[in-house]
Amino acid sequence: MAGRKLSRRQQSRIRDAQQAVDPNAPHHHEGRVISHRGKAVEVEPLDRPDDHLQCGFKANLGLIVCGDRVTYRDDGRTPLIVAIQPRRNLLQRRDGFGHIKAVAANVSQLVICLAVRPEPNLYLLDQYLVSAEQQGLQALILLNKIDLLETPTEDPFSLRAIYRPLGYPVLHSSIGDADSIEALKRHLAGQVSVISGVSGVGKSSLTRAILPGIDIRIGEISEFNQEGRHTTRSSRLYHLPGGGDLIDTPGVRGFNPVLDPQQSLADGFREIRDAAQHCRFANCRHVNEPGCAVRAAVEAGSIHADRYAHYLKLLDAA
Ligand SMILES: Nc1nc2c(ncn2[C@@H]2O[C@H](COP(=O)(O)OP(=O)(O)OP(=O)(O)O)[C@@H](O)[C@H]2O)c(=O)[nH]1
Ligand SMILES: [Mg+2]
Ligand SMILES: [Zn+2]
Repeated sequence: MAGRKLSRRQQSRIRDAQQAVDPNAPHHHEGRVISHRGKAVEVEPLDRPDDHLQCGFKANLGLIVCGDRVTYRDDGRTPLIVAIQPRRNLLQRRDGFGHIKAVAANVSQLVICLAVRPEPNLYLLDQYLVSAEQQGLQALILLNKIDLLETPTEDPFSLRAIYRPLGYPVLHSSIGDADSIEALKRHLAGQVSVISGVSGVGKSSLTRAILPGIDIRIGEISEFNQEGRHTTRSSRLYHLPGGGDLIDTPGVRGFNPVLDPQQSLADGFREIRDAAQHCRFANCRHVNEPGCAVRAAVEAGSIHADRYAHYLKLLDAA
């Protein structure tokens, strides 16, 4: 139910409905949501992973997201999802209209896919990283289409210089370069990863390069503005042969993270969080307070000015 705020009463009704379901009741089974598009939810039974079921769902369940663990009833009619199990995490963003969109649930790693073309937007990257930090996910920065660089350089767009010192891995890839695909596979092994980024960066192409057997649509890039055409319409989970899963998602126009009100925005920026321990005031927002260790670090050059600018921009938007 993206974009609609549920009242307390609705929330408690959803909770009651979920608690009322006993997964051991006759005809009740557990499964995992592989994809959800409109009213169609595809569920993989936990005990029969090769058997994908098209399920309906009870109306009062709230969001159903790719990666969700669910209880469904299968008594000979169309299988029906009756409960969603508690989530380990839920990655959400706001679209251009401010509506909340769920991206994926129960994941361990966010792969932020950028490309040489369309060119990376580092504000978007920082928004993704804030989401990853707040949801407790590992983050992997992936720069795809490295073959399109006119002059091959060690660190295009300075991604490695800015992000590696913060502890984020930065990989380069090209779907035609088998070594880079192997390196990506190593980073995905054993993880439940979700790959996200703007349209046309090559998320589905990379997914197919990793899993050559799958049927997946690849789009074109517009010659006119170098943007993708929003080819992938809904998220889908794929199993990796060596263990782990990869969720391919539709291209975003922006990734406005849905911030956790219990956490401070500074916690989404690793280096700001660290420096903030030395601010004079515990509730320092790092804008213009006296004795701010974050601003001192920006002035000294140990915090990158762009990262700080993105922090201020997000603070302003919150
Ligand atoms: N040169 C080059 N082109 C690539 C590479 N990876 C993908 N492409 C091309 O980029 C275009 C878009 O690829 P997709 O995989 O559909 O991109 P996507 O990120 O899934 O796009 P959406 O589903 O719209 O979000 C296609 O024409 C691909 O062939 C790469 O490594 N190098
Ligand atoms: Mg795609
Ligand atoms: Zn401060």
